[in-house]
Amino acid sequence: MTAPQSSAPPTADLLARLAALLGPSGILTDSSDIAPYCTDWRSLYHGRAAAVLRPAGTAELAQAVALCAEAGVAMVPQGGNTSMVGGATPDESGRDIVVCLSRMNRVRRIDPLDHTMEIEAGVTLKAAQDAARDAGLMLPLSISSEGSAQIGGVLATNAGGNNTVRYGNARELVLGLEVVLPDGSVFNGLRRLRKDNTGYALRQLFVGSEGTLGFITSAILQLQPQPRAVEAALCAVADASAALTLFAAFRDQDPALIQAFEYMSGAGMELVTRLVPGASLPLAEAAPAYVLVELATPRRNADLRAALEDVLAGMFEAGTVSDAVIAESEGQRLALWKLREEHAEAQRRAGASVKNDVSVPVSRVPELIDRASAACAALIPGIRPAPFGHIGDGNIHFNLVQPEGMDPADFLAQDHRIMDTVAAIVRELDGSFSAEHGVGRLKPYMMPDWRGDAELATMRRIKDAIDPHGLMNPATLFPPAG
Ligand code: 2HG
Ligand code: ZN
Repeated sequence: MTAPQSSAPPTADLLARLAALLGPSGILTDSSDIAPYCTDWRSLYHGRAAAVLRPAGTAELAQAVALCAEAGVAMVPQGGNTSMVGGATPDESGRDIVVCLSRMNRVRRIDPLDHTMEIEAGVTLKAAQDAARDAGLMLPLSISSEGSAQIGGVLATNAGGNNTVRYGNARELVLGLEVVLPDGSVFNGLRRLRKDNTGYALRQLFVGSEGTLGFITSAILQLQPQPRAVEAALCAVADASAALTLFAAFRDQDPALIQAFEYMSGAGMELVTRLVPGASLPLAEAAPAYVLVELATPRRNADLRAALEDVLAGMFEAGTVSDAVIAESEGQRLALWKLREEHAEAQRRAGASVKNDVSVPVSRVPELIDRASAACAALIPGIRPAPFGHIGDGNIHFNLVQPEGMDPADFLAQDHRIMDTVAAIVRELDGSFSAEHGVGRLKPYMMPDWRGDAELATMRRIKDAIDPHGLMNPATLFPPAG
């Protein structure tokens, strides 16, 4: 059993000791300063916190955690606050302390020969990518929120994103990790070894644990060579089936060239081009669906453009692709990516939406989209399915925007009905109810049904062993015990 969530509210004495330890820039206690840390990006959760800690380094954090642990106070780690499932938002009790590592934002070193980067948790993913690029290398992890998302959160949630199809999820990039454990001790696993079979790979336990086992403070990440050529194209297709035919054609040509393969429904694209300033469709006509494909290679003298055009020509001839535009400059490539990356923002502007970050075997994506669209339309007339996402990984954001004119609160009141309807179909297709966004506060209720007794009990035993008093991110991942 998970330890009961019986955390204590912080006393004035504890807050004073934390303030003495962290200094004035290391602690916020004023309610207006704390407020931004208490609401998630989607505005689904409005929690309260007794304080926000902003430690300057691992030793400081470790001491602060030891003080909180001794006092039985719960802690909620927060990075860039970009969670889609409320995974970094404190609950409404006002007893939790939010801990934000944004001051720990140094890229400590990049080793060109090892192809590794040692980096602190508070560096944004974008800044990490830039540092790798400046060193002539590439950090091959890219997500829509990379300008705000921080490395600590990216690793704690095992982020996936646009390049998973080629390089894997965050987990695959982590060689070493430093973690402050719930009692304030420090697990120093900052090793940059490709081979290290010395017992349990503990670092992988923390990756994807959603802050329930400790604070990831720094990491050694595996880098890749920087591509010498990149080509991107936006293709108009009839549906997800055609998108997969196109995917198979690129894979058949050379799977090692595919850096991203993203699907967008016509409905999703329509929202982006209508609601996001500066986003416009570079094709003559709107289509039922689109693919954004990106090829990249570090090889010298590779004719990547010819490779792209070769597949597209075959697909035009076969009628799989009805129109396409190839980026002629870096500016145009970024403009194509804007159409994809602004999907979340466009849906936010369109009103309330219910997000289903699901995965199924790649071959079953078309059936997922067809069946889930029909089921949701039957559930709520006027609901607007706007699926998009990482079709090359079988990961679709099967998002549904509220019917025009409906009160957003009325729509959100039905979120479990909608999520359960989609999840039932996902399950029949051998998929997962959360592909890359995690469980957070939104989906713990699904865990017992989806994770067998033995699996969930094992997770709980691990949690209890590392965090026996249930102080780490208590509202996240696990359904309430009992
Ligand atoms: C993306 O792929 C993100 O853009 C956000 O994972 C997806 O809004 C979403 O559901
Ligand atoms: Zn995504």
